[in-house]
Formats: sequence, structure tokens, C-alpha cells
Amino acid sequence: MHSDLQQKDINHHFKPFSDNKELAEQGSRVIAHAEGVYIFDSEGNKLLDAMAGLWCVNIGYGRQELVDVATAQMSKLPYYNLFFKTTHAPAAKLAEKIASLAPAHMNKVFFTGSGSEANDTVFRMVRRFWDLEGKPTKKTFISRENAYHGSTVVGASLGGMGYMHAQGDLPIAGVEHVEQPYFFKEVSSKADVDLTPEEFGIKAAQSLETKILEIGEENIAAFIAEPFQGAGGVIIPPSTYWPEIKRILSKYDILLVVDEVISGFGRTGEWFASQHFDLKPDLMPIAKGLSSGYLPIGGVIVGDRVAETLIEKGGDFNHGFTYSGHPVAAAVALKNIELLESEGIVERVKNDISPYLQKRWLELADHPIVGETRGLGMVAGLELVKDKATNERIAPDSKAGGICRDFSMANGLIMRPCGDTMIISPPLVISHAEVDELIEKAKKTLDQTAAFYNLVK
Ligand code: PXG
Repeated sequence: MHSDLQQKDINHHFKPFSDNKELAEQGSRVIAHAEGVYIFDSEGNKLLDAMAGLWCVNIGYGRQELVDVATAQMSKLPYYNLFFKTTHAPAAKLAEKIASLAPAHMNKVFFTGSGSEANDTVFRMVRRFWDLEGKPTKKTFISRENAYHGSTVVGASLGGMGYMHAQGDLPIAGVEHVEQPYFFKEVSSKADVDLTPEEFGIKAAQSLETKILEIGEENIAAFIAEPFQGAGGVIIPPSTYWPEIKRILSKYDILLVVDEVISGFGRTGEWFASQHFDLKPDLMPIAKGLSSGYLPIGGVIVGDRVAETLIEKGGDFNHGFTYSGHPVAAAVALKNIELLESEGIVERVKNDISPYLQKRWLELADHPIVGETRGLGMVAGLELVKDKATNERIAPDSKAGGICRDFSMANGLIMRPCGDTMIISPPLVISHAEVDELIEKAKKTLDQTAAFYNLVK
């Protein structure tokens, strides 16, 4: 039996990234409230949210300071646009704050309502940049297989998800995809491929150079990538990958777009993963942790080279959104960043809680159905396998991941599957005791998954 609320939802709510027909039978879990790293559903279940919502609640749930700032800003100025030669304090102050935390050569911020809008903005900015530079043939974006850059037409096109391209005739023209640096998929689980992670990192990066030579530098606008792939399954490149990408990009005149929507605002123990990986992006799309998800806001941090051309030579930039720099969202984002700073949350990730989380997550590598664990900062993943020697998968069609997720939810832990990869991205404020709870629940979940498939030795 569905509750009244579930029934309303079934009758009238068309849900994102869901099989709405299947959900109509099952009914959705109603999330009622949240505190710290926990969410509570309408049945009274308490779940440790090891995904921080959708990779975004960096500061944790229930921060009254953010509520207070939102309330005050709503009373003072709930809305005004930034189009009519106007600005307001929250947008101006937030832009300054973000520029102060970004790499030194990045000093301007264009605001959007989401990460997808940020990538649509990147697309138009980059193409406009090359037109203004007198190189109008430089239009093609090179992205990577299995990348996630959003769900709008441009976002999904830049992304490398086949199941998204299959709906809506994507990608649009002018987007190409090259190899992803996914060592487990491409090497560890294939008997006939014998490369070290370092050798594989170089090989994956060189697919970019191959593509550049194929299409011609004069036709390529930018390379876009997540510093580590998030929605693709927490894919952390081998140490050789980014240096090789940098070598290739410096040889050709191609812009680097580092999509920091997941990795920004402390997730790697630095403000931005570009600082962790020593990257010099021309543009960085941001969202999610910018406001810890309390209100929707995103943006593009623009490096000096692109900003100077667009601003000095460009005249009007005919692009923007009703909610660009929304004052309430911007005020909340600013306060969120101030709290991350004043409470030393990013330093704590680097020096304390990330090392602890990663040390404990590594214990799961010993489990009989785990082929690999990996992690960085406050993200981690593991690969479900039937046999550790061959890394053969448990069941066809990546079904084991969904089964594992269901056990995890029943155990009070939100850990999610990407195929047969189980991933976490908890709030940055998670305590040691909560990490212990996460690991214990994950172990129990793996035991149950192994038992379900009769894999207990
Ligand atoms: N870039 C990256 C790297 C992302 O992870 C976006 C852009 C788009 O942001 P918006 O705010 O438009 O959603 C994202 C979003 C998942 C999942 O299943 C991940 C995202 C969104 C929805 C689902 O992991 N990431």
C-alpha cells in the first residue's frame, strides 16, 4: 500500500533518471528530514548518507547558519536579475570569494543555476572565444567516454554516457569522445591486456593526441574532463595520466576545461581538484558543493586568457539565465564557503578524515567479492566481482550492483551502484565514528551480496 504522499507522487510527479512505470508499482521512499550525515524517511528509517545527496552536501545537513542567511536575504532582496546593468551584494561578494580560492590565473565567475547550465555556458564561451581570436574553425570539443557533464543537450553531449546519447539523438555535432583512464575496466578485468597503471595512464591520455591529429588542431576548441570521473564510477586516473594530458595540450593550442562540479569545494582536500592534480584550466564549471546543495547555484570560473578576450574584444555576451547569481542562492553559497573556511573543513579533509576514510575503505579490498578498491579525498569506489583472480563480474547486465545497493539501503547506508562499481562521496564533515559505521555497514552489505549469489566460500 502506498501512502497518500507516495500516491500523489505516482499520479503526478514525473521523476528524473527513473523508470517511472516501475516506480509507480514500488512507490518512492519519502525523505522527511536530515541532520549531519543522516537522512530520515517517513517510515522512521535513519540512513547514513554516504553520497552527500548527489555529491553535493559537503557541509552536512542541518546548518542553521545557512537557513538564517537565506531568510535574511529573502527579506531584504529575494530576487533581482543581473542583466539590466545591475548587480547585488551576494553575487559580487560570492564572485570575489570564489576567485580568491581558485587558481591564481582565474579571476572571473559567470553564475548559472546548475552544473549543466555551467557546461552549456562553457560551450558558448569557448566557441565565442575562438571566433574573437580569429580562429572560427576551432569549434570541436573533445571529451571522454563515460564522462558526466550534465543532462541538458550540451551537457549530455559532452558527457560520454551511451545510455544518455541513446535518448534524444545525441551527441550534437562538434563533440568527440576519447578513452577514459579506467584501469580496472580496461586492464585488470582483461586477461589479454598486460599494462601497469602508469603505462595505461599514458596510453589513455594519448588517445587525446590521436584524436587531435585525426581532426586537426585547427578544428579543436577545447578538451573537457572531470579531474576524476564521478558519476562514471569514481574513476581516478593513474598518476601518469594528467601529466601526459598536460604535455599534449601544451603542444597544441587547445583550451582545458576542468569540470569541478563534483570535485570542487573541498572534496579532494584542496578547494579545487585542479590544485590537487596541478592543472591550469582555462575554465572550471562549478555547482553542487558551492552551496552544499542547500540552494541551486552553479557557475563557470573563467581564466584570464579567455576572460580578457571575451571582455576586452567581445562586447555583449548574449548568454545568461533568469537565476544567474540568484541573490538568495549566492548568499547561501557565500556563507557555506565561509563556514568551510572558518571551520577548517577542507584542511580537515586533507589531514584527518580523508586519510582515515581511505585507510578504512582499503579494508574492503580483502573481501572475497571485491576486485579493487580505490579512493581520493572524500570519494571512494569498489568493484564487485565473482572471482578475485580473474575479476569476472558476478552477474550479467551489472545486476549485482543494484542488489548490493538494496542490501546497503536496508542496512541504513546510502552507497550507490554505477553498474557493478559501488561508490561513496560522504559529507566532508563525517566523523571518525560515522566512518566506522559506514565501513561496518559496507562490510555487512558485501557479505549479504556474496551470500545472495552463493559466493560464500
Ligand atoms: N558536471 C559533473 C562532473 C557532474 O557530476 C554535472 C556537471 C551537472 O550538474 P547539474 O547540477 O546540472 O546536475 C554533474 C552532475 C549521478 C549524478 O548519478 C551525478 C550528477 C547529476 C545527476 C546524477 O551520480 N552530477
